[in-house]
Amino acid sequence: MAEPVKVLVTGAAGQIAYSLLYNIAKGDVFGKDQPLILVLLDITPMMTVLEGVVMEIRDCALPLVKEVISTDKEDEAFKCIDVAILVGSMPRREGMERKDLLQANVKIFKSQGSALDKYAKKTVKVLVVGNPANTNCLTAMKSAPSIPRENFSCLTRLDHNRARAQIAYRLGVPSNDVKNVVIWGNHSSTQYPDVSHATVKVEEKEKGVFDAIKDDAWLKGDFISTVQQRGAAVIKARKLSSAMSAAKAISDHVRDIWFGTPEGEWVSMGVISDGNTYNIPNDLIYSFPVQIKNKTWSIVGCLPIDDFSCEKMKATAAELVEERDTAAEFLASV
Ligand code: NAX
Repeated sequence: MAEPVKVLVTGAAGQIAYSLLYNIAKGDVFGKDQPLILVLLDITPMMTVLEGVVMEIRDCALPLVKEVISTDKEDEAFKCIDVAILVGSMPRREGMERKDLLQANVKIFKSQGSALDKYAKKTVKVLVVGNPANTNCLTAMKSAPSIPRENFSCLTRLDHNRARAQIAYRLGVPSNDVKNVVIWGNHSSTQYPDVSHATVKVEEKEKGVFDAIKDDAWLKGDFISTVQQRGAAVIKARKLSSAMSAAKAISDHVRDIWFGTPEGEWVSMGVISDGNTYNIPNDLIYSFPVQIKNKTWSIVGCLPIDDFSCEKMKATAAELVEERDTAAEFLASV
């Protein structure tokens, strides 16, 4: 049997982790033959809850799980890990300013970035989920200079899956017949869900999504705002934020890093911008279409961009620049 892969999940006592840990433990992410060591990190007041999560993982009696380690200590949690899925973050409380939220998260992700730098394997793959995910990812990346920047990404796969599902639902086709949607930019309401390069299989024929739907007003209007506002709509209905779908999206994202993307297809991921691609400023974690091979992503860099898309891609980049600059002030002072 292969050596176990050591996977850290932070925010492990929270609601996303509750679904995610089961997906990982049963082999949906790293494969059905891959043994695992699961490391669960949460804050000290959550340790009793975490004990319950550990009991449940054991009670699942899943053969791939060789060991479960639960802790509130970062040095223990980040030690020799192969994969870090950083879900835990400071949530927005009522009356909290956006700046205060950013500051609290800079503190968390600076500390976890430093722990990655000190204790993790240099090959570690890091996915940041906790919001504001793009900027938290940038903070962690900057705080871990010994780990390649390309090893960091943030989650926009939930938005990607939501966009795919909206198109599939509208056409009454299975969601895996919709390919190559793109989420550009920030995992926030300024994100730009773009289907101008996407295709769909209708009655055994592959077509462009605009061609298949024949309703440009919807695709450039309600479709975009539905995807942008989907998180808020789920909270309004469920009184809790997306958890099952978030866990599924995290599983999709990490599985694609591990095994690669199918030939001719891309997925959306927040990755470091080098300033040379699609005129997006450098030093941002920006969501692009990426293809993955040998555990390494590359941006799909040659898609034609019309004026409508260009405006929207710039707007979400501007929001990320502002977040980055505010975070940089805090990063220097914490
Ligand atoms: P929960 O509040 O249920 O769980 C969060 C957990 O993180 C808690 O157990 C908390 O104690 C823990 N935590 C806080 N600070 C920590 C630290 N410094 N170290 C370790 N653990 C810490 O939230 P949940 O619904 O699980 O959501 C988690 C995060 O995912 C939130 O920030 C949320 O906004 C974000 N999301 C991001 C998405 C994305 O697409 N990027 C989508 C889903 C989700 O909304």
